[in-house]
Amino acid sequence: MMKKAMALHVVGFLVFLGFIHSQAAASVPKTYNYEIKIQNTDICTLKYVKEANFTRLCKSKRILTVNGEFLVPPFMLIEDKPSLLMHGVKQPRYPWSDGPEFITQCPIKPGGNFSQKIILSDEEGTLWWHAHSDWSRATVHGLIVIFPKIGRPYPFRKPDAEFPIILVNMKCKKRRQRYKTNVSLILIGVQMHAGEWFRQDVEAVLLDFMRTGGDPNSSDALTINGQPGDLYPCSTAETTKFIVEQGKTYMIRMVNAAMNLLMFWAIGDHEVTVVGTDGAYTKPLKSDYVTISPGQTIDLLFKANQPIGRYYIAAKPYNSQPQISFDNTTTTAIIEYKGYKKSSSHPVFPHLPKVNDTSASVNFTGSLRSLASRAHPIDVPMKITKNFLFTVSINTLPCPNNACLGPRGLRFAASVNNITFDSPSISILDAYHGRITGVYGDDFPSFPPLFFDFTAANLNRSLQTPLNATEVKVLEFNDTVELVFQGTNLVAGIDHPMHLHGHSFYVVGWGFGNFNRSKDPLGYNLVDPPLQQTIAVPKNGWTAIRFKADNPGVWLMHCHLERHISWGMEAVFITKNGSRPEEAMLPPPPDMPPCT
Ligand SMILES: *[C@@H]1O[C@H](CO)[C@@H](O)[C@H](O)[C@H]1NC(C)=O
Ligand SMILES: *[C@@H]1O[C@H](CO)[C@@H](O)[C@H](O)[C@H]1NC(C)=O
Ligand SMILES: *[C@@H]1O[C@H](CO)[C@@H](O)[C@H](O)[C@H]1NC(C)=O
Ligand SMILES: *[C@@H]1O[C@H](CO)[C@@H](O)[C@H](O)[C@H]1NC(C)=O
Ligand SMILES: *[C@@H]1O[C@H](CO)[C@@H](O)[C@H](O)[C@H]1NC(C)=O
Ligand SMILES: *[C@@H]1O[C@H](CO)[C@@H](O)[C@H](O)[C@H]1NC(C)=O
Ligand SMILES: *[C@@H]1O[C@H](CO)[C@@H](O)[C@H](O)[C@H]1NC(C)=O
Ligand SMILES: *[C@@H]1O[C@H](CO)[C@@H](O)[C@H](O)[C@H]1NC(C)=O
Ligand SMILES: *[C@@H]1O[C@H](CO)[C@@H](O)[C@H](O)[C@H]1NC(C)=O
Ligand SMILES: *[C@@H]1O[C@H](CO)[C@@H](O)[C@H](O)[C@H]1NC(C)=O
Ligand SMILES: *[C@@H]1O[C@H](CO)[C@@H](O)[C@H](O)[C@H]1NC(C)=O
Ligand SMILES: *[C@@H]1O[C@H](CO)[C@@H](O)[C@H](O)[C@H]1NC(C)=O
Ligand SMILES: [Cu+2]
Repeated sequence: MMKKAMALHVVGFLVFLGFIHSQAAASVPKTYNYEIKIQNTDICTLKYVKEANFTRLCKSKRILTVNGEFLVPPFMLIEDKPSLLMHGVKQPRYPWSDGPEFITQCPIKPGGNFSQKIILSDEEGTLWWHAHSDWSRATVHGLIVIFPKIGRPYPFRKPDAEFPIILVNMKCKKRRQRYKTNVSLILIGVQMHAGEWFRQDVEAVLLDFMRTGGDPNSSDALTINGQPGDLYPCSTAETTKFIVEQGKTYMIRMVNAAMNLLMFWAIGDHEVTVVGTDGAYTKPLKSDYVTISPGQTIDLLFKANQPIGRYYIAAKPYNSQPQISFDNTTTTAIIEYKGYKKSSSHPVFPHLPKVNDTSASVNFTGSLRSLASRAHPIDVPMKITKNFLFTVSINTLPCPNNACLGPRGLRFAASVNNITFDSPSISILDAYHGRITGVYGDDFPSFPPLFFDFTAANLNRSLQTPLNATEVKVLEFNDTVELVFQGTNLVAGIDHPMHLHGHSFYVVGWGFGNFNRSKDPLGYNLVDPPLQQTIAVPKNGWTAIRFKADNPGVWLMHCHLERHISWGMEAVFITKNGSRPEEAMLPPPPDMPPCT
């Protein structure tokens, strides 16, 4: 019997599902019940995860699905109660449902149940949820769309269409009906790369590279709304197609659900206007391509203002590290104008940046700005109480007989401030709440233990071996934190999409090379920095974020490249309770799975 827990992570909040996966009974399709409860709305959705047959790339196999579907209908929410007492925090005071295993909870015992609760505060736009244990998120994920409150407009002209018709399948209650939108035109959230390992078994890929110490196998395909598209075998008949009407404006809600790849994305002959990311609005940003990190969401508008015809949507990886092998295929979908007459010509293909075009990647990401309007103000911490510099590095660990498949027979690892995260066997939240000692230490360093030329070309290999430990960084309630992520060139420099649970943060600056504390802060954007939950730290560069620690609890921070999490690129913050009851963590739910 292999024990397995599944965590469902929602960007900004996290939902957890625990189940036990029995390998012995692998021939019987399995079903796991779970429930997601969304507080502050009348809407709740019951779903179950189960294995189902699935055919892609000329091959059928059994994969984990939600309700037997590979592409899950988005949850549509309108939050029309007042915001909770705290502004700008996520899953406020309630880390209990944030759930990465052994960080905020322990796996659920056979036959046990655990209800997940999402607490909304000020999020608006697109978020998503996904499995957060092993690599199950490859197939178990979906969008969450949060509309403006009733009577409150979008900060841009309302698009003509954006609703998926599959909305009718959802078990939602009456409040949804109050949102009056004509659903006859359908362009749904482009849920990118909803599956990549069609030929290989994704959990086997995980076990394999963790055992060998090498890189994981590349995925087999990338997808848009579950379909690889015309450039893959046995796929053309099912390529995702969107029908649009000339002259109308459409909203695309996009998430990069790929496991290990940042992506470039574009539509042939059409410019797009980005209006939001990670559940917060941005200033309109016109661009002919988009860069999106794993874990990130982007909302954009596009106007069907071209001649009647067919146009490709295409997406492919951005990868800055030539030494790694990766899936460099291109996934496509088709936008077809109403009135299009069948012809033999191919849809218009977009121009996408080169696969290693770092400047295209950072130009896009670095152009995002908060809306920072009266209706959507920002609140950037100006007086900083805690300054941190965290290096994010790829590392190596020794391997018996140098028989591993990492560099020079070693085993790959990854670290934050030279600590590769050692997962405890009871959850840090349980240990913190129950004052259990010996589970974690509170000595996570504020600065790298060693200062060297982090981004130099040939670093001394003796620097490559990290410490292995379970240390947390403790914050006082209301601490205002500036955290600079410093990429290093240890082993091999690469972009790291860093994600913090329980908070959104302002991205106030970034650059290439080493962060310089006397010079770089002078260039910070404190006027309209974007509010994000995942930010790609550029290869051999740095990124500065600011946030207020007003969400008491235990919060994971990690790189959103799955292989880097698997290698230990994680750290944990504990934010202590404040002085008043409403500044304290809420009590655990009665069905919290026990750790022993
Ligand atoms: C799934 O596919 C396998 C092999 O093709 C087949 O034996 C099985 O009956 C299928 N199961 C379902 C539920 O369709
Ligand atoms: C879990 O929930 C299911 C469905 O509601 C119920 O049948 C079962 O008894 C519950 N199990 C436990 C251990 O509470
Ligand atoms: C929605 O669209 C349909 C079909 O185009 C049209 O018949 C209907 O009147 C529209 N409803 C509203 C409320 O605009
Ligand atoms: C990984 O790729 C290798 C080479 O293509 C293949 O032999 C192996 O079976 C793959 N591993 C898994 C788990 O599919
Ligand atoms: C993908 O990578 C392979 C191996 O590096 C290379 O041969 C191929 O040309 C690449 N394909 C594209 C579309 O870049
Ligand atoms: C990108 O790859 C091409 C071809 O492999 C190479 O010539 C070029 O120098 C690379 N660009 C960067 C920025 O690494
Ligand atoms: C990125 O921006 C710089 C400065 O604006 C510009 O020189 C460069 O051409 C841009 N690169 C791409 C790929 O857009
Ligand atoms: C690398 O570091 C080790 C240990 O600090 C030192 O002995 C060695 O001289 C260094 N090598 C180089 C080339 O700097
Ligand atoms: C990380 O810590 C190990 C053990 O103390 C040390 O050997 C190594 O040089 C350190 N590396 C860095 C980059 O600080
Ligand atoms: C870290 O140390 C623990 C405890 O000694 C050990 O169980 C674990 O395997 C180590 N992890 C790595 C990646 O070496
Ligand atoms: C940091 O910037 C200051 C001001 O430009 C400069 O004098 C100093 O040399 C820089 N430090 C490093 C380590 O580059
Ligand atoms: C935290 O900040 C809020 C808003 O500024 C303030 O009302 C509250 O008293 C502060 N709490 C603590 C414990 O500092
Ligand atoms: Cu990373």
